[in-house]
Amino acid sequence: MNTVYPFDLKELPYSYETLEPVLGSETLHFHHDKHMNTYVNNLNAALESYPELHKYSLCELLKNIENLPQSIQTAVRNNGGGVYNHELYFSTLTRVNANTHPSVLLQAAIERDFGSYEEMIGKLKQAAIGRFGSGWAYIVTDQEGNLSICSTQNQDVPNLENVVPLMTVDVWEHAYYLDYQNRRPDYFDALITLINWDIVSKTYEER
Ligand code: MN3
Repeated sequence: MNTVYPFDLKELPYSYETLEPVLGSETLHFHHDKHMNTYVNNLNAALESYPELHKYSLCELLKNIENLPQSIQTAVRNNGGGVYNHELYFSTLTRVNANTHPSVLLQAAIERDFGSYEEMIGKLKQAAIGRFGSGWAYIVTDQEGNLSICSTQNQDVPNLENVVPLMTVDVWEHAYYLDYQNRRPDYFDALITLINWDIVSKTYEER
């Protein structure tokens, strides 16, 4: 797995059928093998002619977009963001009824910062449903462990200088149209049952 140029299409950490019936294998094939793969290829194409940038990780590139050559800033923002967002999204999902829970530390932070798990999910849902057009909703933490909800448009990422994204919800129609058509709220409710809180907790504790 390359952590620098040329970036690889990261394999799914489960089979294409694992997330059924919440997300069908057809959705995962299109979403991972076609959509995500296009972001990887376009990111590599943008960086190809800039060997001085080949030593940087994806996070380093995304944190320094304004310092990149102007001609590739938009391509790195859109495609690098696309790779980052999809790696996070796919890595924090698991099978139906996996029955994972936030760790003791993460649960304590959730109760401190939102009141309860249910209130946190409610705020995340508002962000996901309220995002007009295409984009993402996230649970993020700062370095001190304070949690918050945020949302971005298109393939933008949260400000990685200030926060570590713990999980994200893809609200582009390609993420849910085959399974839910235009019913974004139904997709959100079902997707939340697939969140791998073991992985989210690990990211939180290693922030
Ligand atoms: Mn997507």
